[in-house]
Amino acid sequence: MAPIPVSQQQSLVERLLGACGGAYTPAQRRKYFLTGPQWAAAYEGNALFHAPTRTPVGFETVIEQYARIGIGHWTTHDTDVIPTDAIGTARQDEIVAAIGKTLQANGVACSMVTTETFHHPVWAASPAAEAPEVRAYAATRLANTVRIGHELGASYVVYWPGSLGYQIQGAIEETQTLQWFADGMNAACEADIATAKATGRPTMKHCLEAKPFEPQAEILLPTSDAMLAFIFSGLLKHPDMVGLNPEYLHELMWGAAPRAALARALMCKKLFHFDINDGYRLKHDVDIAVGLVNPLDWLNVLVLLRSHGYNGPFNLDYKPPRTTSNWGVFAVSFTTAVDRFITLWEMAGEAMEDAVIREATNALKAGGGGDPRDVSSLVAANKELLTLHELIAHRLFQILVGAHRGRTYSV
Ligand code: GCO
Ligand code: MN
Ligand code: MN
Repeated sequence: MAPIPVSQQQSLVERLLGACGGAYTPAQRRKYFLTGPQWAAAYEGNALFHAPTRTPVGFETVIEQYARIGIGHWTTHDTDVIPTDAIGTARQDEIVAAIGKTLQANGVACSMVTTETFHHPVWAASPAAEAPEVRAYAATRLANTVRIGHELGASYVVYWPGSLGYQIQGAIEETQTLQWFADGMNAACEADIATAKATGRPTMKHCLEAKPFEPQAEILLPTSDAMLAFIFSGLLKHPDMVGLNPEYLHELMWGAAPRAALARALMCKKLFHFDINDGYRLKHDVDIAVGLVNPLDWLNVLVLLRSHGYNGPFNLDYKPPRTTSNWGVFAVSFTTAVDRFITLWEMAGEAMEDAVIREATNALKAGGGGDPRDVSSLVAANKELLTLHELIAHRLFQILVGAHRGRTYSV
């Protein structure tokens, strides 16, 4: 093949994307509670070893493009849109007003806001730093984000305390730092209660997000389970307002079964929000788009969430690869991520209705009989029935690849 001139590259990508088929319409995509982060679409491809490969994108473009694709909700960090120095000033009011107008003009709703407490040098010792002034500043920032959320109509606030921890042991006293972090959360919840009262709006759902390995070397709240312990520890003044925003990859990173981590959150009624993406076990936070690495696991995750009636947001928290262009972020990356999610969600519905899985599951629950006082009779009675475990797994694979509808290969 001859080199493809740049002027023809977008039409080539578009033609091949069309040839893939299976795209949903924007109206169909809007039926799902999918939320698009400002930072995901604006991610320029930079990392510790990587220079940016894309140019900056503002909220106007991101919101317009999400609307065009059919992503009905937008999420943001405070500093994704407001420079740190402008936080709490008249400039913030102007920016927030402009965001409100852009959202309205495009029919997109702001669902979640989050405070950046990891990037700026002020967070060198975390938002729960020893210096009381830094903690006072952190409390102001969290309360400010809550008020922005109310102004933009959001229902969720996310907290990712990735800088709560250390690189080098010794200086940090863990219980003290966690108490200081709880003080910040308490200030945020109280600002929420006051603003909700003043505006007649409901209070928001405050969602903790865990990540096991980054950016600190040792993290004080590394997993969703650790955060559940924190929520129920007695340190929070409003534990009913605080729940979880698990991220699929963050649970996988430490070696967990994400589905089991989500089940524990459901069990505690704390699954408020869910960051969706994909990646690998025991690696860094690669933030690959949903379904590209573990589609079978994703199918199972969605069966669990559908079975429990989870109706919170699915936040597309991934990083479009560095090889994708600015144009490709919206033309290919977000459209295909959304379409894979919808496909997996609908597939999960099929798995729940599948006659083979249903009969096998019911048979397993009926059991094979036997005498509870006689261990060998129990083993003998269930012996053949338990083969159904493997049959169910095979059936799920068939559903994933379409073989349950008779798709076969000639050999
Ligand atoms: C990550 C985190 C972030 C958070 C965000 C919300 O992968 O680094 O998941 O993307 O979701 O900071 O506060
Ligand atoms: Mn996340
Ligand atoms: Mn991540």
